[in-house]
Amino acid sequence: MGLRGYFDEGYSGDGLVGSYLNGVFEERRFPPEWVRGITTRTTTMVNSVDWVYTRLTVDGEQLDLAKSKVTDFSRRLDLKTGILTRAFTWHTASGKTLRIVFSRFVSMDAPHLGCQRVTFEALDFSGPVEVTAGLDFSPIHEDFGKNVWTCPRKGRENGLVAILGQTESSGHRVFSSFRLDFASPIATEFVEDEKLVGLRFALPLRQGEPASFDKIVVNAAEKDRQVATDEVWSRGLALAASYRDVSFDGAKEAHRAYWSNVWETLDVTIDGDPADQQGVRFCIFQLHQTYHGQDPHLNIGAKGLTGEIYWGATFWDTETYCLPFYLFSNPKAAKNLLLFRYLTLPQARERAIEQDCLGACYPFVTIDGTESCRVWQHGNLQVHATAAVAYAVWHYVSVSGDTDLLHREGIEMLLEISRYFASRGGWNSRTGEYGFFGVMGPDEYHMMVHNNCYTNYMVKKVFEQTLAVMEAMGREAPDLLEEAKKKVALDPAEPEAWKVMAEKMRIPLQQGTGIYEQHDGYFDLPHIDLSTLDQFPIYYYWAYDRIFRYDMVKQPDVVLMLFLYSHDFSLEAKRINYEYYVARCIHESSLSPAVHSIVAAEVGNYADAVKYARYGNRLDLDNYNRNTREGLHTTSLSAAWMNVVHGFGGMRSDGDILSFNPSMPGHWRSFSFRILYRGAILEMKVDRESVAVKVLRGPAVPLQLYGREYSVGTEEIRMDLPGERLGEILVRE
Ligand code: IFM
Repeated sequence: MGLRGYFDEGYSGDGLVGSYLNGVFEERRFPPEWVRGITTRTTTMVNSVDWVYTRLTVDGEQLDLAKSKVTDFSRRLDLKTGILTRAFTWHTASGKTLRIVFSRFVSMDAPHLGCQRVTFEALDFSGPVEVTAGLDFSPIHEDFGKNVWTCPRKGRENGLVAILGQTESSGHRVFSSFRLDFASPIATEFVEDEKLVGLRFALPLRQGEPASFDKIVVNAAEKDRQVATDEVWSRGLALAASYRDVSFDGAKEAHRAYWSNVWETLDVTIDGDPADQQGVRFCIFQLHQTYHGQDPHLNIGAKGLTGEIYWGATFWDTETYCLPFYLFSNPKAAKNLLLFRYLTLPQARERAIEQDCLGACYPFVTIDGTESCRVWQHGNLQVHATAAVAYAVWHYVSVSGDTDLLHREGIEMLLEISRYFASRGGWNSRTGEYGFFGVMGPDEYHMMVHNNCYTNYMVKKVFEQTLAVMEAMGREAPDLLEEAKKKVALDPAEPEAWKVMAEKMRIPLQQGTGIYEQHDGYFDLPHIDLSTLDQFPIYYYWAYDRIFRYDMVKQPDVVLMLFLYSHDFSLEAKRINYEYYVARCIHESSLSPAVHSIVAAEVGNYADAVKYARYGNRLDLDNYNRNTREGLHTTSLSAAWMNVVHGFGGMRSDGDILSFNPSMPGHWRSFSFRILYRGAILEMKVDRESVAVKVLRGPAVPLQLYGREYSVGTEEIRMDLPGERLGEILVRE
């Protein structure tokens, strides 16, 4: 569940009542296009029940912060405990003064549980506050421009108030229930409306004596239409009953303990810049609360559960940007992200057929595994999204050592993905090279290009890795290999063909300069001096097709390849290509600055590394893009973590051994991070003079530090920071 920071008591000003349950969506169907292959069904995450619904009235005046007189307002999100607290003093029109504190959390410990406490202190009177506490399915969904719920069941049973919501077209059901806890018994009246249930009561207040009530909410989603409404209802009630003994304080303690463990185990510290420190912790907090591996049927939307832009959908961002964070922070979550792709393999197979291909084509935009992108340039041409899934399998297995997943689910995905790419690519009739024609790479400013360097390189690796896994399984798990081959009906000629395709893959590289050409013909494009541009975002100002006519790049493409397969490229190749492409990139995707920062740190361009890292770190806190209202850039929040660990920490996990090449941004005094690696907690500390690494708990970790191999245990290994790894000492304005 995700809940935006909207006001519990209702608000007539601008706001978005965003309460989301991961995977609950509405669908739209479209008539087939006159061209084949464009999806005819899209899915959109919908705002669900407003379960913190509270309405407060004193002397006939309803509290509304857009209209009421309030002072001493504060709203605090405590990253240490995961509690949101809002406090203010209400000066009623009738002349009374009332201090009100709302506290709430979505439990990290119990997946269906949300808790709210409302505390009142009458500062200059004694008398009642009229309260309605409820569950409301009536908020409007901004994108649809209407409410999408009907409520077939409502009631008050066994001390619980409950309601069942059902979406219009997808038929998803959300069961929601609550119980109120008071310090002493209060008479309550059951109230209901078409899409709302609640309890109304008068809470007596005595001057100077705080009084409160707690609301314990249980929500559950049922997405299977076949399950009868009565069944969903009774299951919901049984689930809610299992939380009967849970109190606000008890649930808060378990929730707080979850967060304590996160921060004790995996904090990132930055000394020398409180803004950077707060920024990175905010990002880490959001990532943990967005996804913690509860259910492999769920994934991470580009905006997490924080807003409705991007339809609540998952993109290739998950495998490329989020997975690294979870791999080193929550391996169970990392595994479930992969299992999501395995569980949606049938949809990927169908999508390949829709594209006149074979194997499995993973969607560019999805909630349930089907392609949900009707902007065909993206949904049909960004085939690298499928390569990202294979990359994730390989990355996950090489970091975790989980060969069980590789031998069961992983191999099947790799075989189907390789088969897809063998059917999607083609042979250059002039040069005899293999490649991809009519694609869009990660840089979304060039569509329908041939031989996008990133795509070709990623697929070359997919073929090679699939063949290597088959060979290893032939030795180590021949039965499982046979089973997988049988399952996908593999023809022995297929792996033979993949081998040749990998060998003959076109990787456009300019001889002499060492610059990888982003795609065939890229070097011929008209050049734009980016310093002459001042209209951003460019989509608002330029005709759509105009942006495709230049060498201007939206986000890293070649530069991303240099990071993902870092060990395959020399430092010099990275430097040359970084400098070339950064001068052409306008970073119009929030995914862009982080990767530039990481590669900039590696090549010793610390000014760029610091500049781009800062962007990702506080992007939403400081509302840089003026669109935080739309929701957080959740998938690029992981980039803030990557900027510390992969960027300044210089960690690379694409080799046979974890490697570190730390550098020290000059405006920090020191930084440290901890990662989980195969049962160990590894801590790295860097300051302006030295680098220290040790295992805090668990087995020794083999790693490379500045190119030398160590087995790092609980005894700290410390060494001088090489002079060239210290950035210019800057003072932040
Ligand atoms: O997946 C990205 C894409 O690369 C750039 N536009 C936004 C998408 C969602 O974050």
